[in-house]
Amino acid sequence: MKKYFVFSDIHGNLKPLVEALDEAGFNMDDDNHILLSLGDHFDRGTQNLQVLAYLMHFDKLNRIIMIRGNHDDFLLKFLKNESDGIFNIQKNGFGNTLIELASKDSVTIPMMRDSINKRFPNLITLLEKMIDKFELGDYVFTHAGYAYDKKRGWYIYNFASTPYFLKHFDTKDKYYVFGHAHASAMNYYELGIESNDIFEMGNFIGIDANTVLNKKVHILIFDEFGNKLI
Ligand SMILES: [Mn+2]
Repeated sequence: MKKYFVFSDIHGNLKPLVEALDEAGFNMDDDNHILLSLGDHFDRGTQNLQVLAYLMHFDKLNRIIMIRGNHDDFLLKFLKNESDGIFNIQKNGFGNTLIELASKDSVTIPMMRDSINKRFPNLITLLEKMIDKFELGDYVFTHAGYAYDKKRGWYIYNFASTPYFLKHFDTKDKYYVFGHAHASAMNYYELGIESNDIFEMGNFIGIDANTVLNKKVHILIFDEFGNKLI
């Protein structure tokens, strides 16, 4: 029986992830233990290189399912030369990722791009194979939920406005698990409580622990039929 260990938004922090998985009973050597990441693997933290090695390790073993967060998109677009990265360096902690992943002799941003693509020739492929959504039983996993547009209706968007999603999206009989927005902020603004625990409201479950600040990662565990074990 497979077990899925779900986490999100580690943002360049490997140690808190490994500690949380340890505590949750994740066994590195058990092929039935599968990781399900809800995205935003990089930026802001200081272990981006270690995070990448960890993802590549489990990807090689086919033991990780990765959803693509908006920060994973930042890196993908930069590496494909579709973005100069400047805005995200200034505002979103992308500079840490570049400095860690590029060779030390890269002194300009374009040199960093070339260096990263050279050092990690499969990184673009890894980022491109990240998915938008994963489902297990009644649970739907995304990075940031759904956004609404008059033409398209509701669509999965990894930069969706969380308050809008929570207010207007009809979950019906499914459960929606997501990261992207700090659980502490949703607990405060939606429920009026001061807590950094997992956010649960109706059929919404938010698991972003604000790892950069708290050095903590929330883990959920599911069996292969979508029964929530933790
Ligand atoms: Mn995000």
